[in-house]
Amino acid sequence: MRIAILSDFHLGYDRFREDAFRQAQEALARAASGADALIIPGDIFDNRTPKPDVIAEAINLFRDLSKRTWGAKVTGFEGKGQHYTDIPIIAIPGTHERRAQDAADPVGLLGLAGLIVGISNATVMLEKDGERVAVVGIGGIADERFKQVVAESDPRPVEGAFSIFMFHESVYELLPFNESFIKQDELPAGFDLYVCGHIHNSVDSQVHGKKFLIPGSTVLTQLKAGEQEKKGLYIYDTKTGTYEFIGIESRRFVLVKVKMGADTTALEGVEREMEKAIGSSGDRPIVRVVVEGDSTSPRIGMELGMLQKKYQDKAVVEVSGPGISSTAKSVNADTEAPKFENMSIKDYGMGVFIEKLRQKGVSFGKVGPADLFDALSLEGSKDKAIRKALDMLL
Ligand SMILES: [Mn+2]
Repeated sequence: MRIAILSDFHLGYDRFREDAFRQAQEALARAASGADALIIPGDIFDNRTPKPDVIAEAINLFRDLSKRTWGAKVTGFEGKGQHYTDIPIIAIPGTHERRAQDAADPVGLLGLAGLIVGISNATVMLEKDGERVAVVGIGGIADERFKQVVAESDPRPVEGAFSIFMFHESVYELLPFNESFIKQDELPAGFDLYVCGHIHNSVDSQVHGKKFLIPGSTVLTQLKAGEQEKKGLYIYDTKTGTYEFIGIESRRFVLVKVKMGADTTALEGVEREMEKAIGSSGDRPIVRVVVEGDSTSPRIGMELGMLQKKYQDKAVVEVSGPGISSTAKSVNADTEAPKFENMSIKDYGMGVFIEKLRQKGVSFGKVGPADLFDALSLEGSKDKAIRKALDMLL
C-alpha cells in the first residue's frame, strides 16, 4: 500500500493565507494521485477555533478528495475519534488545534462531516487487496503529558498488519530544549513506521531501527534558515519499504544577511542582495533581510523602509535587525536564539511559562501547566482569563 504522509498545512495562517491554501491543495493533489491512502499528522488548521471562512477552505480541500475512488479503504476503528467514512484520509489534531478535553477541535469537525477519519487516540485499519495497514495515532497534547498518555494508552502494533505510529509532539533529539520532551527510544516499540508532524522542515530518521519520517509543513511559517528547503510530502510503500519525498510548488524564501557598519555604504549591498534574491522569475518570493551590526541610526531605518517599499510589488519583504521595527520583529526574538530553531512562538512561550512556575516551586495537581497556559491565553479579556485559571486551580 502506498501511504502519503503530509502535514502542517496551517490553513488560515494570517501572514501567508493564500499560500497555505494553495500549497495544501497541491500537496493533497499529489498525495491523492500517487498514493492509496493519506495520513496527516496534525496542524491542518493554524488555529483551534478557525473562522468559518477557514473551515470553508478545509471543506473545499477535502470534499472532492472524498468523492474520488481510492485504492485503500478504512475497514476498522477502535478508540477515540470520529469515524464516519471509509475514505482513507486519516488525521490527528496538532498542537495548533488542541482544545480542552471533550471540546470539539476543527480536525474533529472534518471527521464529523465524514470528510476524513479523525483520530484523537485510536487505531484505524486500512485494507487494499487483502493487505492490511494499521494507523495508531495520538493527537497533539502538551509535551509534558505525552509520555504519561503513551504509558497509559499503551499503543501497540496490530498483528498481521503493517503498523504505523502517528503523533504530533516535540521530540527531544530534534528539539533539545526541554527534558520533558519524549526521546526517540521512549516512543512505543514494535511499529513498522513512525510519523510525526509539528516540526516544519522535513526529517528522515530512525526510531527503534525503523523509519521515522516528518514531512514538514506545506507552508512557510517561521522564516528561518531551515525553511529555505523544499516543501513537500512523503510517499511510503509498505510492500517494498521504499519512500520518496515529493516537492510541491511553494513560494520561494530567501534569507539575506547584511552587515551594517557605522556608515551607510552597506545599504547598496542590501539592494544588490535583494535584486539577487528576487531574480527575474517574477514569482514574488519572500525575502527576509536580517541586518547585523549597528542599524540603530534613523537614517538607516528610513532607507531600509524605502527599500522595502520599492520592492513590495516584486517580493514580500521583511527587514529585521537591532533598532528596526518591522513585521518581522515577532519572529525575531526566537530566530536570534539558535536553540529555538524549529520551535513555534507558542511552544516557546509555554516553555518559559513552565520554567517560571518551576522556579517559583509551584506543584501541580490535576491541572497541568499546559491547561493553565491555555486557560490564560484563550480567553478574550484578562479578567476572564484569570477567573478561569483560578476556577481550575481552586
Ligand atoms: Mn505546525
